[in-house]
Amino acid sequence: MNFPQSPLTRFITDNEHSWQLEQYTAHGGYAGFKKAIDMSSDELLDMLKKSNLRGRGGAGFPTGLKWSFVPRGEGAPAEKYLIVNADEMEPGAFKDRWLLEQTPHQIIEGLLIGGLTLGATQGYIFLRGDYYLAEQRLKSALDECREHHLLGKGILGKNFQFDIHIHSSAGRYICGEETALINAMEGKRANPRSKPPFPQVAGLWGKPTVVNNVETFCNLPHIIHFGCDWFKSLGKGQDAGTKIFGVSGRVNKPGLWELPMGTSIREIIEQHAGGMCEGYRLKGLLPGGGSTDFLLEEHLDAKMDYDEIGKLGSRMGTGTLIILDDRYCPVSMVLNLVRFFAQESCGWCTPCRDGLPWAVALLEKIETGSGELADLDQLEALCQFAGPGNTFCALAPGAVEPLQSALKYFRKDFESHIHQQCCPYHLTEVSHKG
Ligand code: L3W
Repeated sequence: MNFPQSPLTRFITDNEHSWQLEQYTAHGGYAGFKKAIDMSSDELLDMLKKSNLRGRGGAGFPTGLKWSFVPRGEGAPAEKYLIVNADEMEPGAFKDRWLLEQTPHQIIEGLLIGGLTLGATQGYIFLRGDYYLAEQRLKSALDECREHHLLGKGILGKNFQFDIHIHSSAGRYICGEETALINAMEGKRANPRSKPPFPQVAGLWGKPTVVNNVETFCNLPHIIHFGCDWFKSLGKGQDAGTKIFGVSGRVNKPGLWELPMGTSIREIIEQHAGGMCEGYRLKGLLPGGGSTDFLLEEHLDAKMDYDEIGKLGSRMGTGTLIILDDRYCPVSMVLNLVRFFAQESCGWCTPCRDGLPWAVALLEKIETGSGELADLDQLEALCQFAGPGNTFCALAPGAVEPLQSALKYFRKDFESHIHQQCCPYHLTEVSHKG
């Protein structure tokens, strides 16, 4: 067997329509599902657990463990649901869009394998409302599957029934949190639910439900087809498989690449993103999208895997790096992020509803030159107030991650705004422009 190094993106070639069934199957698509249909639910779940696949949406929760909480077999509810979280809105993240637009069949195949594993007959794709091209391609991929007996009743002539529906999101970041997403699908306001119960036990319409990120579902066909040992061997560090990494900011070639899990930050930035643009130096980076803690140049040799980035006080999150260069104001960058998260809060719990706008007000005050040193203590206190353990979901704790780490690493920048009563970076920009 020819074992691929880039399983998720090997379907994407320059001159072919990778989103069409013909091209997808020509490159080995649906081979995993064809193998899975002759396997038992226990065998499939066992493979998923042994593969060490971890959720690719940001939290990195072990997928096999999550799926093992779903009641199966005798006495289990007949209705269960699988949901693809395709509501990609994390600042700096654009990896799911690529997969959705280029390989919709890979997501469908992942859902079909999920249906076999958990004994579910319905799958949903909760899709970001602005992803028009993805919606178009997903719809035509679903039509192709129905025509070719890959969806509906008696799939591939076997006693297996499954169908998939697209739910277009009305557009809020909080809808990416799995219980808020479920509320939105039920036509309710998208507030996160308190957990437990976790959705695996009581999710959509009170039934067992598994919610996973686009990229997580995309991995399933390959794990089944090529096996757990191959999957584990792909990673360079502790974590198994590959990851779609991305870089945005002042680099020569911003973009997305499928690379081994555990690839160093340096390799991603210097080799794949082509290094910093001329005249710009790397000052810091957010390793996993806007809701993660800053890392510095001294962390460049760290491996992008969940535990190693965790040990540095940040999170790998979505694996899409945002670069802060030496000519961009860190206060302004953090203000922009916290403002986004404050706007996207559902308003349910106080630290998020009131704490984030308060942080925005203080950051605006500092950025516009009327800040005081005492404001920095207030910001520190707000990071605790809206941090882990005090809120209903991860939105506010995520929102304060770039802020608390900026206060730690770029404190001098905050202080110079206060002492000079203006943004020093604006002065630099003006003098650069001449
Ligand atoms: C059973 C337990 N299941 C956890 C399951 C849970 C969920 C998964 C992860 O946020 C993060 C957030 C963003 N028994 C369980 C359990 N689970 N404990 O594991 O759960 P959790 O709560 O750790 O995370 P979450 O609320 O799903 C995800 C971060 O990802 N992120 C980006 C998110 C981006 C989007 C987007 O663009 N749409 O959502 C980037 O870093 O900040 O921390 O399935 O059920 N005891």
